[in-house]
Amino acid sequence: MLLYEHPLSSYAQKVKIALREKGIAFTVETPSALGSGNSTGPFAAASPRLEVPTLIDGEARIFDSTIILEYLEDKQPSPALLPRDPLARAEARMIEEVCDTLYEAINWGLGEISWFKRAEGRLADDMKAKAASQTRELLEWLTGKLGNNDWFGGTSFGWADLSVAPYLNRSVHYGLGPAANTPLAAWHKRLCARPSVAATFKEFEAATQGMGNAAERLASGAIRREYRDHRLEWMMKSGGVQVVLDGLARNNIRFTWPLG
Ligand SMILES: N[C@@H](CCC(=O)N[C@@H](CS)C(=O)NCC(=O)O)C(=O)O
Repeated sequence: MLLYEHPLSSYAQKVKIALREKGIAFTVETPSALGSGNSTGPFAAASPRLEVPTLIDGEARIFDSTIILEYLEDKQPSPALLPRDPLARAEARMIEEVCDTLYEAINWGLGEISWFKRAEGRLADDMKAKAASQTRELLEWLTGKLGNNDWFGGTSFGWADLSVAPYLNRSVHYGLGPAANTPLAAWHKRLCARPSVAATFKEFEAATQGMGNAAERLASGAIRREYRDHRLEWMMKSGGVQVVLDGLARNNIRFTWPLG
C-alpha cells in the first residue's frame, strides 16, 4: 500500500498507527505541492480535497482517515481495532469524532500562531490562552471516558486510543498535556511504549524541526492554508477574526473543493 501523508498530520498519524498495529506493509509519500492547493498528478486524482491521508491499494483510492481506518479494518480484521460490542463501538466513534473535529482544530490553531505567525503580541497570547483552556476542557472529558481503564477501549489498545493519540501527543508537544500523575498522563506513557505509536511519534517530532521557516514559506506564497470547517470555526470562536480577514486579503488562506 502507498500512503500519501505528512508526518505532522494527526489524521495521517492515526492511519500509520493502524497500519503498524495490523502489521500491513506500506510506503509513504508526501505530495510535493501539499499545502498549496495546487497539487496535480496521482495524488490530486485520488484526493479531490487535496488532503492527506490518502491510501492507494492496488486499484483502490481512499481518502479521509476514518474511511481509511474502516477500509483497513474490513480488509484485515485481525488484530481488530474496533471492539465488537455495539456500545463500545459507538464510544470509540464518539471519541474519534470529537478528536478529529474539535480537538484537532485547537492544535491546528496553535500551529497557525506559533509556526505560521498568523498572530503576534497580545492577540497571540489571548488566542493561546483560549487554546489552553479549551484543551484542558477536552482533557477533562477524555479523563471521564478513560475512567479506571488502561485503554479507552477497556483492556486492550484500539480504535479510540489511536484516535486520541496524535492529538493528545500534540498537546504534550505544546506544553499543554495532562498533568503529571494523572490517569491521562499514565495512558500517554503506556501509549508511547507501543512500537506502532513510538515510530509514528518519532516521525512527528522529526518533522516539527522543519517548521522554523513556516512563516517565511507562507509569506513567499508557496503555501495557502486550508481553512476548512472546524478549523475556520476555531479561528472565529477563539478571537482570530482578523487573522482570517488578513489571510484572505493576502490570499494565503483557501477553502475546500468544490470552489465553483
Ligand atoms: N477529514 C480528513 C481531514 C484531512 C486533513 O485535513 N488533512 C490536512 C493535513 S492535517 C491536509 O491534507 N490539508 C491539505 C492542505 O493543507 O493543503 C481526514 O480525516 O483525513
